[in-house]
Amino acid sequence: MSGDDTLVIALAKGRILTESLSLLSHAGIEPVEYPQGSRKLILDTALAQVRLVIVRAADVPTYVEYGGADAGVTGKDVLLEYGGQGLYEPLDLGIARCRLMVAGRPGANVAARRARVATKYVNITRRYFAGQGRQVELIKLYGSMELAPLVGLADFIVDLVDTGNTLKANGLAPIEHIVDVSSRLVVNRAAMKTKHRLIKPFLERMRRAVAASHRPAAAAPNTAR
Ligand code: PRT
Ligand code: MG
Repeated sequence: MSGDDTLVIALAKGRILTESLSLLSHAGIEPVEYPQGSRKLILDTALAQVRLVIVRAADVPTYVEYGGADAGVTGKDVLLEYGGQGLYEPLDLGIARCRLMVAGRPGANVAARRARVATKYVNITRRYFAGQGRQVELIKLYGSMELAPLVGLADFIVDLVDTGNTLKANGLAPIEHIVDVSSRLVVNRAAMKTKHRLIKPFLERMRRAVAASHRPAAAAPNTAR
């Protein structure tokens, strides 16, 4: 769908969509219609050469690697789990920050025996424990990982932690920190060359939007006269 004269950007629907749209807007890219109020999967923007596609977070790397989109926004967790060589990752957007952690009942000892670890991040988890020479049994889940230790399905989970409230509400505690996570901009390797004319200014504007969003908000104008 993406001719040489258009830039297609894949955005993850769900919790990072609003912040992604806000950064894009600061970079001068405004959808004509907002995805939150629409069922459309392809959105035109005010720029004739830029279109947005809205996909599952875990599908963003696939769209970008295979050229269904030229660029995309998704979590570092998703990118690490996906692996692959087909993507450039030129920019940390600094949004949706959290940590990927091993968690379990407070005081549980991961090293005690061949523990069972439930997660949707099986690749990251396998690499993490293998890198430490520890043997674990992996159990793949698609969500609600926190339930697994409560019903005896697993000894530990590997999941994202932000405030820690979800773990706490389920009587669990963070045990080991695996990696810090934030959302990243990824770009298709071939498009980086063939669409350089479109991608270079897009990257530059996104860089500036990210830098501006990290600066403290400007002081409110003084209206008292
Ligand atoms: O939910 P769905 O299956 O549709 O897709 P998804 O889970 O891939 O997408 P979505 O919309 O849930 O977005 C997930 C992306 O948001 C992740 O890939 C991360 O990059 C980012 N992100 C940032 C988070 C969190 N913070 C986060 N806290 N994703 C999930 N959580 C969950 C976590 O899994 C746990 O259940 O929030 C809970 C913990 O939060 P605290 O604050 O209680 O610690
Ligand atoms: Mg989710």
